[in-house]
Amino acid sequence: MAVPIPTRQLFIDGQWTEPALKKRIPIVNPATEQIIGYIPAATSEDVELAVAAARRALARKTDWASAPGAVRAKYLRAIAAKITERKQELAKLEAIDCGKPLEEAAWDIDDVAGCFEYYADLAEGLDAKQKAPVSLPMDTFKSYVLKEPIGVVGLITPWNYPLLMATWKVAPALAAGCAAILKPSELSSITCLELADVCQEVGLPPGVLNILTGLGPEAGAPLASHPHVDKIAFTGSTATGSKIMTAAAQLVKPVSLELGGKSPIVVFEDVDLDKAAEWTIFGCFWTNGQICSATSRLLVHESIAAEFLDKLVKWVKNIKISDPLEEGCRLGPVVCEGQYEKVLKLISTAKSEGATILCGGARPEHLKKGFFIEPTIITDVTTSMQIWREEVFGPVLCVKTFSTEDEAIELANDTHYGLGAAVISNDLERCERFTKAFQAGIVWVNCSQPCFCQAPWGGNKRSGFGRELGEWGLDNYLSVKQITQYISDEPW
Ligand code: TXE
Repeated sequence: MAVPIPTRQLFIDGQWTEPALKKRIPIVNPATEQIIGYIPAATSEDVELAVAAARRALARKTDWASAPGAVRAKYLRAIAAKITERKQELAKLEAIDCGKPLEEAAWDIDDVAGCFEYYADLAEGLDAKQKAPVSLPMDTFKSYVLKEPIGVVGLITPWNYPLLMATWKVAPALAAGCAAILKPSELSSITCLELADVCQEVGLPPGVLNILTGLGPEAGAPLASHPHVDKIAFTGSTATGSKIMTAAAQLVKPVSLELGGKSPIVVFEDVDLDKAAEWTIFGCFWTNGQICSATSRLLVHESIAAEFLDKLVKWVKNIKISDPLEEGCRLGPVVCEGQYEKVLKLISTAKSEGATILCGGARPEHLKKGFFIEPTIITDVTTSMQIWREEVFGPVLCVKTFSTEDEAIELANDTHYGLGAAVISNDLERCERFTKAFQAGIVWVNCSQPCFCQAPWGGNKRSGFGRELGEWGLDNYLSVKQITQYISDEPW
């Protein structure tokens, strides 16, 4: 099934713009290892143009920022409608760019449209929330609050959910009245460039959204350190998040960071093992484990461990691994050669440290090309092993057993990360104890990974700070202004 890759330029000030240095980056289909096209590579000169365009968009008399929320909502809804119209095409582009099964990619595109719609609603609601009165202890003063757009925002996103992660930032930023510069991952930028096309089609005012594809150090870093970018929102690795925070700190620029994870799933002995197995598999192997919140550390009660692991192994052996465009594909390749090597290295290090590879651990025999890795389950893991401590971002589940609740909590929280955590048990009081004890920003009870654009998303510890989605996502792009007036009968 050949999918034509559109040839695009950078999107600056509403125009397709050749990158200043005319550089391009090859797009590699991770399922075939073939170059299937090129994306433009922005550098600091292009960042300058995009920042200037975004500032102009906010400086115009009838500007984006001061238009009623209902006006911005109209554009967001038009974007959602176009995305829905182009769903099949966008899903295919996503599948061949980052390797996720076509069906999953299609769900993502639905979520993208849903997220634009959701923030259209919040943009409309924003008008009514202006001038919210603050109650004061004396009536000689009155006070109220204005919520204003932060200004020009830089949005730097990863490769695992290319268009969806971009949308989690673009939709609330635009709803709030900010002008944005999006820098998607160089590993999967195709659909973000198509978002530019959609914005042009719906007539989004020039400069409101600029899209710069390119490498992190060449395009992302100048954006993060730019003095006229008022805020940076980032999703990606903890290492890069730390660099971005350092750059932002020089200018005391606000940042929100959604970083890596090493999330636990705790399975008790009182559950239906088939249902628990399904959530465990989904929680770790969905999107090939390339999810920041993947529940990649399984803690299973010792009394059911053997039977449960047996079920998991049978399950993963039935997962269809193939080209993401193939009918029924459940697991595609990981995103690129570097990620493929990183994941295999982590598996071989675990082995050399004494862990047991219960299943998987290598390239599937039937696939000679592409960055495919079998779903892998690793046991005999100790808490000092790299596989227990580091984010793999691939189809790898590591397992430990526990005997008491206290032990399970201690193991669950034994990580620098704090993004997600799941508990599976029929005892809801116990679940309640876990929801309080987990050191994580997102807790799932009797499930793993469901995500709704109404609910806050983000982590603690080295998984970052700030929350995306819901009202919290909108607040990321608003600043709060206090207005206090002295009330007096005497004239001034
Ligand atoms: O991520 P990076 P990479 C983890 C995962 C993965 C590892 C490396 O473990 O194996 O990170 O992936 C941009 N200034 N996650 O290298 O570098 C970059 O161009 C400004 C977890 O792809 O964090 C891209 O747009 N920007 C994760 C974005 O940052 C810079 C998702 C993310 O890239 C930059 C992705 C710089 N100096 C990877 N350097 C998650 N938690 O969702 C890079 N970038």
